[in-house]
Amino acid sequence: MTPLDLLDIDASLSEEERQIRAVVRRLVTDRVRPHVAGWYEDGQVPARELAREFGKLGLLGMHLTGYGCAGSSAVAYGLACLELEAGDSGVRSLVSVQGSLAMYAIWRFGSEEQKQRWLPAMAAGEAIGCFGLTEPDHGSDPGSMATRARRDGDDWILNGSKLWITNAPIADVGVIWARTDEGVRGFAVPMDTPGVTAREIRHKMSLRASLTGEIALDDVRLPADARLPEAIGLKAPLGCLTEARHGIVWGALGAARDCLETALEYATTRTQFGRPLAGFQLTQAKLADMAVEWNKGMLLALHLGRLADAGSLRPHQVSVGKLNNVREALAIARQCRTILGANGVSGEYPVMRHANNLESVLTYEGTSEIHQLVIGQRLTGVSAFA
Ligand code: TGC
Ligand code: FAD
Repeated sequence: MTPLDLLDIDASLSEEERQIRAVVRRLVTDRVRPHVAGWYEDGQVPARELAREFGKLGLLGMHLTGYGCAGSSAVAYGLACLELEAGDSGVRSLVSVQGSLAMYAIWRFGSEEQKQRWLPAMAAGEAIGCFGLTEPDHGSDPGSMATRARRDGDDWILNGSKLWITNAPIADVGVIWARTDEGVRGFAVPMDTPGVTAREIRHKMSLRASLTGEIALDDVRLPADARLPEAIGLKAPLGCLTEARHGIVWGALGAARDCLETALEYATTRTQFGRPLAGFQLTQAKLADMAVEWNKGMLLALHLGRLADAGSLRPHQVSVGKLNNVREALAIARQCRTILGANGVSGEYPVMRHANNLESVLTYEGTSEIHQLVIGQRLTGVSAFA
């Protein structure tokens, strides 16, 4: 499918996986690529419209079963993330936060009533979800969260704030994590509940085609049944992160592929010193090294995806994939930018947009340092977090 597939990794995919990938690639070509540079420049994205279109194709919560979800394999979901992120990391984020964080939390930890209420509408893209874990003073260390939920009779009262929350400005439901007297718990909060306000974060220099917000929770009164009954302790939100991180392992390679394909095309058509840039050994060395890293990343993603489909994927293994593939994708984007010379900094080409986006991807869903520490703890048996 792409000249970058030096190892013929495509041959390891099933016919169904290839078909799903082709459908998502066409959607991105038709619906995202023609507009995304403008969305990025304007810091706006028609997220609701896109969500409905993604919903029609069954992309939202596609790896979940029942409640209008497609029940696809983890590998098919990964390939969809890759194709979406080849368009833009922000577009992939819209889908990951909806499906792997908000929907997954309700699907995995919610009551039957909560599932019936939210999941079919979210799968269709009619309702948008967000996932509020990060706070102004607690990012990498969500276990120290300050947002509190206390009992008042049968009701719950929530107070606190969440920061950097994807989709928050337009969300219909927020999966909000809060500390209670019994430990961390999750709540499905209708975003129009009195006391909930969402403010958009402007002036981001990265992920500009994605809506990010701050959520303030001011004496928010919720009925008892707003709590996700099966979400007990910090391991519940961290379990959701494992789902979303797996999508990012694949997605980052989509951004890298788009950069590499752009650089390859540019290098073969742009001439300096009487020959195409691709004819210089230094350019070829860059392209070869990047293609090798991209292929290694694909093997890693496919391996993790197959483990997920076998039901044996472990969180530290996802950390290996997130750390490596995002780090390498960012290095590839930056290197491709050099091949495009001055055009590399222009919004006429996607490369700098991808590089800027990948700065966020490196930080969210666990920073590189956090994933290094997860792997370090696994290797040594010693926790170096605190
Ligand atoms: P720790 O004591 O290690 O763990 C508490 C409990 O959780 C379990 N656990 C996990 N379970 C499932 N998946 C994981 N990845 C897990 N990691 C840990 C653990 O076994 C334990 O279970 P139990 O039964 O013993 O209670 O917790 P800690 O407080 O020491 O924290 C560990 C650390 C630092 C790895 C964790 O806090 C962490 O991952 N921090 C990073 C925070 C983060 O990634 N935030 C992301 C917010 S969402 C987001 O960024 C969305 S971006 C938009 C997009 O996705 O597109
Ligand atoms: P900090 O935790 O303050 O870290 C700052 C630096 O210190 C980092 O380099 C970090 O690696 C390092 N550091 C921290 N602790 C250690 C340690 N123990 N050892 C070594 N180094 C350490 N969150 C959500 O909950 N939901 C969302 O939908 C969401 N969407 C996001 C969208 C965007 C565009 C961005 C940028 C972020 C989003 N986030 C979201 C937040 C994201 O998950 C956090 O930014 C991330 O977890 C890091 O937290 P922090 O920014 O507070 O950095």
